[in-house]
Amino acid sequence: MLRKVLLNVVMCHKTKGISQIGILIVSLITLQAYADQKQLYIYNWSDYMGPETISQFEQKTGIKVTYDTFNSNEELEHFLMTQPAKYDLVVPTSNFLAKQIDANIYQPLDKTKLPSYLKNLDPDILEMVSKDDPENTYSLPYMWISTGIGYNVDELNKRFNNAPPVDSWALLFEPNNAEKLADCGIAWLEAPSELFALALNYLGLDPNSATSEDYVKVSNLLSAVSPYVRYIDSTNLIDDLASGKVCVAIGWSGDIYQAMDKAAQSNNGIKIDYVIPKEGTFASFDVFAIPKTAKNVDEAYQFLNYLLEPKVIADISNYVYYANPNLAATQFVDEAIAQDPNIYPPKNVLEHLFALTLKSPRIERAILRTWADILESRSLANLSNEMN
Ligand code: N2P
Repeated sequence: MLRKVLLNVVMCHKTKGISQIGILIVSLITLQAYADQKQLYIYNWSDYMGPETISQFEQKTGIKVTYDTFNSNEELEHFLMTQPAKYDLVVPTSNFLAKQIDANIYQPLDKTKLPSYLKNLDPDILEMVSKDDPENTYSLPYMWISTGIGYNVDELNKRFNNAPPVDSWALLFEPNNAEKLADCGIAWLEAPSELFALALNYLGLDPNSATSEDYVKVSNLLSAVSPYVRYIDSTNLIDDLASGKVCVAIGWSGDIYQAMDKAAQSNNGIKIDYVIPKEGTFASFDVFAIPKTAKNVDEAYQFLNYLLEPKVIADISNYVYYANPNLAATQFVDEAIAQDPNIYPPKNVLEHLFALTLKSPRIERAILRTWADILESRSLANLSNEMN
């Protein structure tokens, strides 16, 4: 390629004159600049970055970022197994990271290249993540999350005489309640391991149960309500709650708050609220990690250092409504967010949110089998509705 361009320069000089030589020299320089351009490939959850975070990083460092998104841990994991070399930074939830560490997918983080890691990050959060990533060897915690219920206040009031039982998971796990909500739209996250943990916990069982019979009980519970569910998908939940296409969702805290914000901004009269029901829920931690096969490791460290800057990560939290683990950033987080116990649960509440743990392959198979049963019971119910 380079030889061809040089040849063109010579030819031009002979045939066409000085101005075209100029153009070719400029293209040569551009070509070289393209070859020298530093790159970084990031794979993150959708709706999980500040609107200007990436472009500001590019301006600051001259690194060109390719930023792609996914909607479930299963989707990320599938990608890591099939195209491991594509991304330099990925963002699994810590219990999925644990499994991927076992599969030898990641490189340890060199903490000497992340000088404010220990200085800025909350030691309590690091300790919680260390259950999945011993000694925080492979990951940099990014945001933490509770999973709760997001709902359209007026639609639920209408259907439950102004007293919807939103303080309990019974709202969605008991058929007589779910039936009342079917017409305005129930959405579930497409996150089988999370749904099962919530259902086990609702039944008073260990949310991390390793007993196959418990998964039969979960299957019965979820299959009975799943025909009333409009869809199981995490992709459009923010927009659909905000626009009234669905009226209640099992959702991630920040996504529900983003829906609240969107509804308020569009002035459509829809009021969304978020609740952590009294039976409790789990806290999860999404973390950045560098795959072993990453090609742009220096650039990945530059991005992690950028995320460790208190103002940068605070701006992200202010936009996505998720809690970040950077203690030095809290002063820059909007007070309404930093003081909201649903987003930043106080330590005593956080201690009561359970954690999801790594499952054995046998239990993983039971979860996937049960999930398939539930999807089947939904399609059978849909089929019989269509036939009636
Ligand atoms: C971002 C959702 C990420 C939280 N929209 C789930 N890990």
